[in-house]
Amino acid sequence: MSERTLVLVKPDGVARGLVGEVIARIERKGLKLAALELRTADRATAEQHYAEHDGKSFYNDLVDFITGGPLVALVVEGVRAVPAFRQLAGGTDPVEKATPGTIRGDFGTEVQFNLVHGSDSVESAEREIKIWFPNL
Ligand code: RTP
Ligand code: MG
Repeated sequence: MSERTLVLVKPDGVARGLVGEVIARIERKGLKLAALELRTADRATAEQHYAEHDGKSFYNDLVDFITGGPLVALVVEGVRAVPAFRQLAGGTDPVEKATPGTIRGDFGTEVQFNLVHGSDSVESAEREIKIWFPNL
């Protein structure tokens, strides 16, 4: 069953020139791009996107970071696209959890700067796609 997921190449990924690398891995996996935009997120968008983390110790730093420079937002489509991209991304902590061969494992340095976001469920994906691409 085809499904959609929301991917972000976060500001650190854009600053490090990894947009092409991330897109290449998505395409090699057999997933398709359904939308793509370079933009700097405003605070309201970032707060909606990360609402589940409101109140946590890292929340303010996370919102500062995600609004701190241009990012690339994508809608990615394909068979089991949600877990497929989570596998490509690797675990949240690029050093202790993400394994080599994943985006975070190959390029990430620390948990705050883990290069990409991928929706964690089909429900999250639909919620997040509405935030980033309301007209899709
Ligand atoms: P994401 O939502 O960005 O795809 O990452 P995730 O599902 O792998 O991890 P999640 O638990 O949703 O955390 C969201 C983002 O918050 C930052 N974080 N920092 N300092 C910390 O302990 C900490 N924990 C999480 C990371 O940037 C993580 O991707
Ligand atoms: Mg998450």
